[in-house]
Amino acid sequence: MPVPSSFNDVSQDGQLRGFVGWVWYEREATLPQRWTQDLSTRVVLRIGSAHYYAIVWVNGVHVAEHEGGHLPFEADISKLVQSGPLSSCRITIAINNTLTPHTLPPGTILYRTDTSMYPNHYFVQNTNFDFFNYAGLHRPVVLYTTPTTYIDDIDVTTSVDQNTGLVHYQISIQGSEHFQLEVYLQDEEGNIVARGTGGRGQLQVPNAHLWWPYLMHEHPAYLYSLEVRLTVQTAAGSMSDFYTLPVGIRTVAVTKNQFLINGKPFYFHGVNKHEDSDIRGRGFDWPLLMKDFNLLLWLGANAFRTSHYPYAEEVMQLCDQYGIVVIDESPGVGIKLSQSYSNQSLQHHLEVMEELVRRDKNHPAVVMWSVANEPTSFLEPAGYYFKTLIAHTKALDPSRPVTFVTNSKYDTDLGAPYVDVICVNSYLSWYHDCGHLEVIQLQLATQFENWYRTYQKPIIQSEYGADAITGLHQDPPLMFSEEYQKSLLEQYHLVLDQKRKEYVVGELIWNFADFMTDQTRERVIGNKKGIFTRQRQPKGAAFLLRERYWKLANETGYHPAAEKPPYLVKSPFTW
Ligand code: GCB
Repeated sequence: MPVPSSFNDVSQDGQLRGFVGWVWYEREATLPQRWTQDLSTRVVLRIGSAHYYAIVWVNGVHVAEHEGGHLPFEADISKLVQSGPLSSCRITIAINNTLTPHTLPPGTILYRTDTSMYPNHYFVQNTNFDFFNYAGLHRPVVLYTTPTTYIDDIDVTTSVDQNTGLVHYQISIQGSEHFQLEVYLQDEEGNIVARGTGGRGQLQVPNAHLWWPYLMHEHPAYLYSLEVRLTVQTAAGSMSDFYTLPVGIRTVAVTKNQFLINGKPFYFHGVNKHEDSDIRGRGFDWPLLMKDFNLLLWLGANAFRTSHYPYAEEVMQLCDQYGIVVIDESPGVGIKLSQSYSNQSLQHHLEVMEELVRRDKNHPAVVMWSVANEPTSFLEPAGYYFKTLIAHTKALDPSRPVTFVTNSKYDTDLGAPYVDVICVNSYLSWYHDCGHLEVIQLQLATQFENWYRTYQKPIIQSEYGADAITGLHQDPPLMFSEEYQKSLLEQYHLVLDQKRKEYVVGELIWNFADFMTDQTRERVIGNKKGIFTRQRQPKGAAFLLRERYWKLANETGYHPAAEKPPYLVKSPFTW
């Protein structure tokens, strides 16, 4: 099985496509001698993402266990590979994709016991979310080394005082208590603009270049580099470790009716995505990722939400680099059953937020955490659950607002009192009032007014859209045609254009691209609400949104040049 990739769509085996249970990955790696013989080297095995429960062995010895997909985990395997003459290491990873009421996302296993209808031991995995439950090793698995005393973590937050950028850093070192730390901040030209020493401190950058979102400034996404150098004196001599962290100096704040980046009102005009494509499923793929970024820039999108789970780290790095603002979402999707509000579920959710914040806290592109999507937030235990979850996330990261995305009613939502920004999904003239585009304006205006009157918080239309089968045309517009998708969006835009002058601070289309789902009567080989097909070709709606997003950028941004920039994304990871 290729890694990274989902295992589901690679073979011709229909059973493997829908397989629920344990799968095993194994391979042998030969390690360089220095790794196995130099005892001042620490050898680490890092798994970018395994769905969902994973157990890892090296040379048959258990080294790690991890619950939940989408987030990385690692194991120090130095002792195992440095203990004998062997320079090879056998890596075995068992993964189980079963979802229970206490996993994230949750699910249930339904046992079909009527033997007149089903074979013995027959069961199905039920879920409450609308995407295919891809599984496997979705992101790279790597071996890397550090010295035995090493830079374990860096925590950077930024603020601005007049024209001076302030970079607060905290560095955690493992392996020794006696070390020296030097810190340099370099600008994009490689000039050192500030220096520091020690494990924590504040760097001052006079006349700082701020990190601005795409289309909000003529030089968006300005990144400094924080160079951290660790030196340790040991009996065997001196040892050093280096780390370079991109740093964007920017601030984020929320008022009653605005979302501010660097003190200026920011309007999210963007998309919701999925990590999803033909054959590789949710597997990480550079060409696909670069294509998606070219399309985002072409579209004039300045933001996306990582619906409905954390995306690959490389995605976040590109967002920093291009100024694409991110609402970073946890895999808290499909939380519907009351059991999924139990202490066991909450405890796991708190841990997932810890892992997510630890991984993504230093990305300037991330401006808000979303702890969940469309939970049954009207159920009684939801109040305590979201209060606790949001408070915990804020304690982990006091520098960013926190939300969850709701489709509950404004007057029964027990989680909404705790969010900083109301993110609301609605599918007017799609899941109800089918075909009746004429009711959208009234219903949408009512939706916004109800939420704002109740909570006095800025609102993002975090999902809206319609399925369109590419190439299907009907005029007057009928559901599933490209014309209907476009007309529905246009009706939404009329209201968004009024309310964004008041308190609506963003609109994110559902969805960037068509994506795979479970098989149901409502889905024709997946969800077709993409404005691009699954192969990333535009539907009519993509051109409509492109016009709109560039117009919005002109109104709310820095007035980009009449000529739109070339859409060829460059990245330090590509040639
Ligand atoms: C939603 C969900 C999203 C679905 C979408 C749809 O509200 O958040 O996961 O795919 O609706 O198309 O039904």
